[in-house]
Amino acid sequence: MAEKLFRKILVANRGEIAVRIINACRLLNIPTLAIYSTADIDAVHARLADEAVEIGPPPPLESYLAIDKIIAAAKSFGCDAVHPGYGFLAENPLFPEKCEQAGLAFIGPPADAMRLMGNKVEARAKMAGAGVPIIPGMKGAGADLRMFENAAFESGFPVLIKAAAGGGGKGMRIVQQPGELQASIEAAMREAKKAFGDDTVYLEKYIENPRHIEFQVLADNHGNTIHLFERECSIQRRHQKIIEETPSVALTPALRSRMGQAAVRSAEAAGYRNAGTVEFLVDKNGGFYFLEMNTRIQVEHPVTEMTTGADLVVEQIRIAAGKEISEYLIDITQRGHAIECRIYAEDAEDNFFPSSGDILYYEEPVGPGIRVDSGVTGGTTVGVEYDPILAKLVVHAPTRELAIAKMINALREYKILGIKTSKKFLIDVLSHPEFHAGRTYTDFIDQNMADRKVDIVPALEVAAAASSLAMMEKPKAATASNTRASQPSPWQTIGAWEIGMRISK
Ligand code: MV4
Repeated sequence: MAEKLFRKILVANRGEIAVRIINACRLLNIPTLAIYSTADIDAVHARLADEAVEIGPPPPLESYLAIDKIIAAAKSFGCDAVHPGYGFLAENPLFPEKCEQAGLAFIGPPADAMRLMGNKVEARAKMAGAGVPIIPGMKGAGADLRMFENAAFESGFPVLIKAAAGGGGKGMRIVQQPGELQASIEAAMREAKKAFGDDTVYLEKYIENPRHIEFQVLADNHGNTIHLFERECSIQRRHQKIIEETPSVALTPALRSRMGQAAVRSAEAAGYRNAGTVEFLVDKNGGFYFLEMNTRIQVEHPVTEMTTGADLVVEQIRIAAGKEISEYLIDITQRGHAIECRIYAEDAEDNFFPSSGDILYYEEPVGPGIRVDSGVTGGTTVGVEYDPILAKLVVHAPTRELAIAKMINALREYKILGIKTSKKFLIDVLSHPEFHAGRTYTDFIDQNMADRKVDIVPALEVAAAASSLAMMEKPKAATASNTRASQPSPWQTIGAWEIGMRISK
């Protein structure tokens, strides 16, 4: 057995990413400590870890965001490393700093690289200095109206006012004409102050309806920085990604290579270590621009793993332990096509309202090239305290068309009863001719899904579905009349039963 990279790792997260990290630790023979809030006593991640400790009440500030409590737990349970996952503390530079002070390895980037990338104005300047293309606009933060006006006339309208501390779309304002500039700056400053406690804003040219394409990078402490190709993440709703895939239909081999090299230069210029993601906007002419860098493992990392064979969480742990990037990753190539769908606990038919309740029946799809990263199971209570992501369904196939078909089938086979999920909405996106044509731009959902019609399910069908569910639980012996070939799949109507649940409430 290989030497242990760490004595014990505290997993400072919950849900599917905590489960993903625990599984990586198992591959490396490293024991894990889960933390859980009182809302998560029965959660999958807490059950799966070797040890678990209650960290506080449901509000994140008192549990999953409570740095001092988490570090105290790590010390008292004999951990020597902490993995932050994504969200929560993953991009707060105080966390790696306090871990270091406590003698704990932080499985992520250095605090300085995190801080640099957290400030979008400084990140832009650093990238420009490293020869990475940035969106035309202001070189520094805006000081007076004149600076904004000059930058706006130089890049041409429309322009976009952004918060330096922003990201995720908060505090952004599109400005169509010079006359609107001052009011928009003031509005953006107020919004930024309220959201981030920092009213620094700046101006960029507005790139109309771009693609969002990001590159996965890995950097170790031995001078190695590599990229693991792109992920196309343009299918978003209100800055929440819904479907991600790789490779992107928009990249030629030449463009992919140029963007990959730019991503590596970005990471090197930032003094980056561990796993990170460099986000680009790609315009209609194939022009690409640095947008921001995400200094964490990302939700959508599995599509990269499916097409390259890499285990990114294993690499994160190796790098944090001072090892070099694994040798099998040198000269890595992509094979086939991978798609990820995020399964959210929400009701797409009711304005994506979060759905909560108990999962009454749960069954994951299986088969070659199908992967489910899940944080729930049958009996799990889904609350409204945290991010509504339940699981990620990921497929790998030789071509994009086959991957889409495999994903639609897998979504149909994925049985989650008792709460509303985004499954049906995802099937509709994947079935859309514009998605098949690869016209996946950031306005896809608004353009193609806005007036989506949903079948109204007649009561009779609901009853039929409920009775087929009862049948499923007690299967009859196969006869000529009830073999699979001669019977409709009960799950085709179980979809109706799920909607029936809502009607009957
Ligand atoms: C932009 C842009 C167009 N032009 N910047 C949205 C989130 C934030 N991180 C940056 N965002 C954008 N910045 C310029 N100069 C369009 C967006 C944008 C977007 C970007 C990526 C994915 C989805 C998006 C949806 C709307 C707007």
